[in-house]
Amino acid sequence: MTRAEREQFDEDGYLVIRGALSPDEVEFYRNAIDRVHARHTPGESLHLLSAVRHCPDLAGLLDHPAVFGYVWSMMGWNTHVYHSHIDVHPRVKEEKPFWWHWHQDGGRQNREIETDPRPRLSVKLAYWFSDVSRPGRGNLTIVPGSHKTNWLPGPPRRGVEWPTPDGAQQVLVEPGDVLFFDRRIWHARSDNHSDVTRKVAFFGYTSRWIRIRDEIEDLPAQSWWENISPVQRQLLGNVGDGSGDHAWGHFPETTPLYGELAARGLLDSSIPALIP
Ligand SMILES: O=C(O)CCC(=O)C(=O)O
Repeated sequence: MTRAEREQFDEDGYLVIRGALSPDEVEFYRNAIDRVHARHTPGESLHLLSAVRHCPDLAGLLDHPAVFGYVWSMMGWNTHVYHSHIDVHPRVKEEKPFWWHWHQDGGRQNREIETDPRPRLSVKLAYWFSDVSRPGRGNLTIVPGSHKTNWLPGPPRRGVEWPTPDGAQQVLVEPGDVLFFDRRIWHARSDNHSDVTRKVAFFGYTSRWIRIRDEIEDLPAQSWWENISPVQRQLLGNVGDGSGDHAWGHFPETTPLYGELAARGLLDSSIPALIP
């Protein structure tokens, strides 16, 4: 990540990486998502947690070379994927009752941490496989620059009608583009009013000393497990002896991402998260 990108991310809370995936990659991953969709909720919307567990073909997105540098530049080498999901949304069939979807990621982190602003703690990649280059196609909606604001004026309950927050923007992206965002940026899914079914995969990265929300327990027993790389296994929560001590980062030499960054001379000691 360049200094300019870091400054922009710090200022806006997100970056868009255009054309991160090639057309062939888009087709490969979109087909994989289509198969999962057909198996789970054909014709209906899908919001499926634990992306790689349900769709091992997506493992290459865990550390895709076009965008993974943004993740480790922010999170350092002691990181893993704590939360991931596959989302497929066809055109909404009928107007649903109002629901205030706006949130920051991290659940209770936003209640139980007392600082203002709260710390970043995690970042997320959103890989787009459908054309949402126009509004109204189920675009992710964000308030740029809102990641250092702990509280957004909103309704007393999520079901109470309330205006869209000031400054909200639909993210306009094409298949193969990736959105990299700070978990604290205020964001919400929007409804798809088009005939273009919305397809996207999200991967959230946090420090290994924060517990994984995805289901990971049985992954090492899966037939595909041996085919993925040590870094991908680390990102799926399996590294070292599995102890809390290892997760605290006490053993960089047996943490694959550390080894890889060290071998490539990428451990920039001016970034605290990259220092062993
Ligand atoms: O599906 C979306 O656009 C919203 C996703 C979201 O809210 C999230 O990643 O936390």
